[in-house]
Amino acid sequence: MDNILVIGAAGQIGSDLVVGLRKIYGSSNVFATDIKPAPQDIMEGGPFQILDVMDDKQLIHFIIRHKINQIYLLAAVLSGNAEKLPVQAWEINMKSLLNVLEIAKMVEDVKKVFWPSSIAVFGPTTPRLHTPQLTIMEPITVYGISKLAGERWCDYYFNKFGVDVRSIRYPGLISYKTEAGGGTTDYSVEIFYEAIRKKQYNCFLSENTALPMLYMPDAIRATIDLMEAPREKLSLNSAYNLGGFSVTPKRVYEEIRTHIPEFKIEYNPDFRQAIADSWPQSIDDSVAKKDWGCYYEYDLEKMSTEMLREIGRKLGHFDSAQ
Ligand code: AKB
Repeated sequence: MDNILVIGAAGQIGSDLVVGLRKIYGSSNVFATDIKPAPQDIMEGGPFQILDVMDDKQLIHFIIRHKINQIYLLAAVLSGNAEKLPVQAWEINMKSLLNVLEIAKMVEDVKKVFWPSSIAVFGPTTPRLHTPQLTIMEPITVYGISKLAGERWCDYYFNKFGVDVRSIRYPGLISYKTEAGGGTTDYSVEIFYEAIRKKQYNCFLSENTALPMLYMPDAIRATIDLMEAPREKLSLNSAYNLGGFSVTPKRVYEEIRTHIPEFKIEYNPDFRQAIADSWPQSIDDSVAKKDWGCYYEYDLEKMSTEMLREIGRKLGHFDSAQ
């Protein structure tokens, strides 16, 4: 069985991905790392270590010592937070990727790398409905610029050095395990927590802001399916569009109210509204479906029921955990 390194295991994707990978590869073969402690099940369910992906010497020693064969690099500064510290966010998002790509080039045992791109690579000049796989990409955020540059670096290392690096342009990701991490789409996570905690939510996007979203179980399965796909089936050397379902804050609010009738919302758009307005409203993910059979099991209704049940359990509000 391959040995797998997950960098950013404490984050929104990482904390669910580690669990999925350990079910496939065995707990002792999936090394979870981050610069901060991860959720308890991650730290106690298999190898966990504090590791800084910015320290290339520490990173290469870890990879060689544990005979790592696959690397999932999930550490990044998300869109909202990146606007507050642009240069630092650029340095973190780019140096972390280049450290991993360089090591994958040098260390023969490393067979595959996964790195997440995002709908943030698109900008205001991109067609916003059913956004194509190949289209105009003029991102207006630091995060989007770093993801666009990262896609080009992945393509370069594949073509120049044969590094098998694979990537997905994630839409907004919704999960209950970790709370929001500074993204523009994170209203879609906060709203569920606040509906249960306070039965009211102050939304930082306007009510009709449509964005593509994906429930985490669908995102994790798509990620692992892409990494397990035979390379010859993949027509892209950079990042695949992934769409999920398109939804607005108003639609999410209405769905939550079918479970919590007294839930109230107000809309006070902040700086993230301009970011959301530059992103697609829906995504064409036909290339992913054709190349590696990507599919989804969750829609807004099914996801909302599960989110409220699991967050209710997590917060001890069992009336919501119906
Ligand atoms: C963000 O909102 O910054 C991220 C993303 C869409 O990549 N969730």
